[in-house]
Formats: sequence, structure tokens, C-alpha cells
Amino acid sequence: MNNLLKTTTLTIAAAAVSMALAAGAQAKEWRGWNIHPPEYPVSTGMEEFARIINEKSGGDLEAKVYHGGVLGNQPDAIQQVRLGGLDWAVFNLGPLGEVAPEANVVSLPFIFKNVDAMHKVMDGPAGQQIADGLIKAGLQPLGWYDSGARSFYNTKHPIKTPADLKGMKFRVMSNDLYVQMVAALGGNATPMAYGEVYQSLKTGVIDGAENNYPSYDSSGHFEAAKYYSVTQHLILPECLCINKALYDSLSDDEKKIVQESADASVTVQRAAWAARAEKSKEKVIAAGIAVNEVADKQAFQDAMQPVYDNFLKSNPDLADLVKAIQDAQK
Ligand code: GTR
Repeated sequence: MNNLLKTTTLTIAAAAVSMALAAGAQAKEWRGWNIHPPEYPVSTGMEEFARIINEKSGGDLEAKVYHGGVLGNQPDAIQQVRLGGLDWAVFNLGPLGEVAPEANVVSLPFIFKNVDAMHKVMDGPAGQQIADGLIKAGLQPLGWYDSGARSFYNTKHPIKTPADLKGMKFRVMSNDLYVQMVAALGGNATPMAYGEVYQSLKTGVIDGAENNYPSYDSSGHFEAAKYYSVTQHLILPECLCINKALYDSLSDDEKKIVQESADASVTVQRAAWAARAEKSKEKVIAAGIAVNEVADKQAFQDAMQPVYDNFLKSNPDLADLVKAIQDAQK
């Protein structure tokens, strides 16, 4: 979509929301997109957000979560929440990088040293700059959820060095940076919807994918791809966000309720995440998965130089943000 068309579409969507509100439709249910099954930490956080909003507003605001990706795949849902076809969601910052260049910075492999460093950065000025980028794209961020660290898994053999990816085809999320990341490691990448990965692993359309332990577990991918190699190449926050026009249409009191509910849900989600990450790891190991730690992570990091160079060449205006994130972790 060209920029003019995008702006026009967003303006029409905003006008539609305002008209609906003017017509007294305030108590309309806000439809929330979620890719995960109901017992997943993201789902727990979203349910908590919906519950508190409803409680604090005395039923005037009503948010509902649709779990399991029933409202569509993630890239489509992102467009829907931008345009107001859906009202809110929790999105991974990976696919969000496709609509907000600032958000792409966290998809530079190994940019965060660990989850604590990611929290520190996201809670500071760099996180605010990323939030501003999302706002420009029509999404109002309300909080950052956890999704741990992503590592590679496959059906063939353990990955210990980048050379072990050679000849294998990996599913990646919808973001060209990940295609470049896998190519720089010597493998092949194919972007694919999350919901198609299980079958594609089973039928050999792909040899592997990459994700955190809870998703590897809940998606059943561990049943199809038995080698999990702890590369931890991406630590991606997730965004609890709401359609910007809808957010802007709220009164100050309502905005306060929405923000307080989001803050409370972040605390619940992060705690649920920590517990589930441990539990899922134990579960897949008990199921006979061959988990290998990667002794030489530096070799993987060194291979990422072309990905960084290419990114900074195409996004020179984001060089300061990349540097600020790196400096904040020194
Ligand atoms: C999960 C993430 C989802 C989705 C999925 C994927 O870890 O929570 O939002 O991005 O990975 O790989 O598509």
C-alpha cells in the first residue's frame, strides 16, 4: 500500500471509530487478537487486562480475547488492529518491525545481552522511541510483555556452529531481517505463518524453525523437531497494543483505566512467563528432546555483521537508536 493510501485508509478507519462512539457505542466489545492457546502466559496477561478494564469501568468498557489465532495470522492481524477492524492484541515485535522501522531494531540478532537488559532498554528512552514508531503506524502500545529468548530447533541434528545450519531450511516470522539472519549463518529461510509450521515440519517442507521454550512446547513443534540448540539469537518483547484511533477517542479517565489495567497485566504476564519458561523446558526435556547448549555463541554473533551493516545502510536514521540500545547495556 502506498503512503497516501495508507494514510487515507487510517483516516477513514479513525472516522468510523469516532462515528461509532458518537452514536453511543462505547460499551461495544473490543475484540482482542491472540495467537496463543488460552493457558499460555500471553493469554493470561490479556485475560487479566480484559478483566480489570471491565471491573474498573463498572462494565462500561468491555474487552474480549480471541485465543488460538482464530482471528487470523499475525501479519494480517497487525494490519487489522492498525485499521480498526480489530481493536487490540499482543503482537511480537518481530512482525511489528515490518510496519514500524523503529521496532525493527530489537530484531537485530543478539542486540540484547539478556532479558533483564531488554527490560531496562524497553522501559527507558529507546523503548519510548519504539513506542512512538508504533503510534505513527496506528498502534498505541500499552505495555511490553515477555517472550524470552528464541533458539533454533530442527529435525536433523544439533546446531553447535553456524556451519551446522548449512543445507537446512528454517521457518522464520514475517520479517526480512530474519531471512538475512539465517542466510548469514549459511542456512535457508522461509517466512511462514506460525499456524503452518507444525505441519510443515512433519511433512519435511521445512527442516526447522526458531522459538522460545513455551512456544516450542505449546505449538507441539517439539514433537516434530527433536533437536533444540540454545542459540538465544533473539530476545523479542511483545506489545500489548490497541488501535490508536480507539485509544484517542477515550476520555482521560478511561485512558487511565486502560493504562492501569495494562500495567497490572504486564506484572501478571511476566511472572507467568518466568514460570512457564521453566516448565516448558522441563517438559520437552522429559519428552526426550535433545537440548544442546551452544558453547561458542560468539561465532553466531560474528556472523551477524552483514545483517547489521545492511540494516544501518537502509536505515541510517536508526543508527543512533541502535547505538543507544548497545550503550545502555555496557
Ligand atoms: C511466539 C510469539 C508469537 C509468534 C510466534 C511465531 O513466540 O509469542 O507472537 O510471533 O512466536 O514464531 O510466529
